[in-house]
Amino acid sequence: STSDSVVTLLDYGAGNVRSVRNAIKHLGFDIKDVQTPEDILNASRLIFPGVGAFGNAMDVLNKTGMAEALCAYIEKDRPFLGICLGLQLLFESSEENGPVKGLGLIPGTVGRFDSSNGFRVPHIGWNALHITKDSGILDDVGKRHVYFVHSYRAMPSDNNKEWVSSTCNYGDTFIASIRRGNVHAVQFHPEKSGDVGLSILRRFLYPKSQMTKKPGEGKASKLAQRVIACLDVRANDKGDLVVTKGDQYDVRENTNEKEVRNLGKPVELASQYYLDGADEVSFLNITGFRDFPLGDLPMLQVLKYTSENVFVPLTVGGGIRDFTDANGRHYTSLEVASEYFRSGADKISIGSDAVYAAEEYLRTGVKTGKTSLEQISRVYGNQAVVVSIDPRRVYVKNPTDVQFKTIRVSNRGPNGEEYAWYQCTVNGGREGRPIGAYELAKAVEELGAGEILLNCIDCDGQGKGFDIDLVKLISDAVSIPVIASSGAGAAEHFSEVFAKTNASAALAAGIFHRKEVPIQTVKEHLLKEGIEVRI
Ligand code: 1PR
Repeated sequence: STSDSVVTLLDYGAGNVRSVRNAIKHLGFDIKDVQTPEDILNASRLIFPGVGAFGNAMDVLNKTGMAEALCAYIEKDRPFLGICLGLQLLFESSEENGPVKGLGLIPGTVGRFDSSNGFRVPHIGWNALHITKDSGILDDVGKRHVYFVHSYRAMPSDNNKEWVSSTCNYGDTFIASIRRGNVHAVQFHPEKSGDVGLSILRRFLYPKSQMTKKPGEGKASKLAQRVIACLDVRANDKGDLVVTKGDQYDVRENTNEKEVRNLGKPVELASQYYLDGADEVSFLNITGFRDFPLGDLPMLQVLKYTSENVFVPLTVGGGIRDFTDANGRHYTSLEVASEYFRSGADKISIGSDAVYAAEEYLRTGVKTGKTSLEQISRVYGNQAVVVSIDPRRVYVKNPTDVQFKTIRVSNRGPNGEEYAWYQCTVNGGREGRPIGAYELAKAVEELGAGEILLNCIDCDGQGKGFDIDLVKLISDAVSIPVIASSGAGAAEHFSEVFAKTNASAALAAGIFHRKEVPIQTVKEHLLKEGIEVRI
């Protein structure tokens, strides 16, 4: 391959950059990995997808001599694209575990979003941009949304305004992209922003095409509500990995054979949902609690193949915990998660293990730093860690009957009960635990979860709508984003959950698998109801 078709990638090994690699390959380029500072200086175009924490990244860049090479490269106005932390590192310093000094090329400091004004942190999801100058690479963006996931941001000021090419509003107006000459950086993730993201990368990689179009009239908007397609995956009795779907978590057919319900092939369905406009795709390996996921190579294959063609965020859950295999080899939950990230996941989701961690934390009041939740969020950032809750509604006569947070329910229980609490379960709903969804949600937020995937066993597969009482309870209790799940049966159920609760996203499985309501129909309905969505 000629140098014309090569992209130099600066991956200092702190996290998952597979998505960026996949997007570059998809656009017809080969990747050369930076091994030495000279590789930076000799690059014909350099992409720097910063991942992990600011301080750690600067340490590595300084120790390897890459910080100096990066500054020299950028000062010579060589083609550069920084992504996310790759934008932040260009500034003077960051408050993240700091202050920590940055590369100092752009005036300004990077600070944390303020969650006290009602905006959930991390900022996760799709926003439109306010384009402030001709940025070249953003020419196709216009009013379309791009995908953000971050807790820290740089702010525009008089000192850096010559750099700023677009801003975004999320509580604060922050810098969404910068451009000076051939130097570009974006706070959002083009590699996870669907079509529009690929076009941004294409314009960076093929700069000649930048001349063809006037810059779009971008206008900042509210954060879009996300629609997520979920694939529950497990091996069927023949050993093939299939997408399945339960009724209240029971995935077996109502026949004598009781075979595992088979709704299709995971890679194909995920690609279809991406093309249909899903804002994210989640895989839950529902038997991960008993089958070791690293023994489950097909799941890793599914992620690898899916991430080659799906350019929106991918979440995977199931079986993330410490494990000793049949040969006595011990794996930490962090190793399991790392393998998922390496295979193409952008976020991992923890179910059962987060319940045990929360119980322990509530009992002792001590954060040990050793739970899977804490370890994975420390290494990959809390925006990469979802906690999946599988609660079951338990009706009670009096709120004082139980030690858990109860709510007054909208629909009374079978014996006229007016109250309920939501009991957490583990092992795919098989075992109830002495902790409520409310207590769990607050505890895991403190332990480092970046998002909550809130299922409801009672509603799962019923098609009667989300459990509004539950979603309201949890989305009001925490300041991280909450994904409402279980029970969607019609487009109206999505507008209902967004209108009545503070959910940031709504997830469904059955209606999409059975092709009852296409994702596009859900989006159009939400738009008609005045709810911001990515179209
Ligand atoms: O405990 O860390 O190994 O994680 C296991 C994961 O697998 C958890 O996230 C848990 O929610 C999930 N899981 C376990 N058993 C089942 C099951 O169905 N038997 N599926 C299961 C959870 C629930 C939703 C479903 C929505 C929407 N599935 O993800 O997709 O309820 O469905 P609907 O739109 O059809 O109503 P660990």
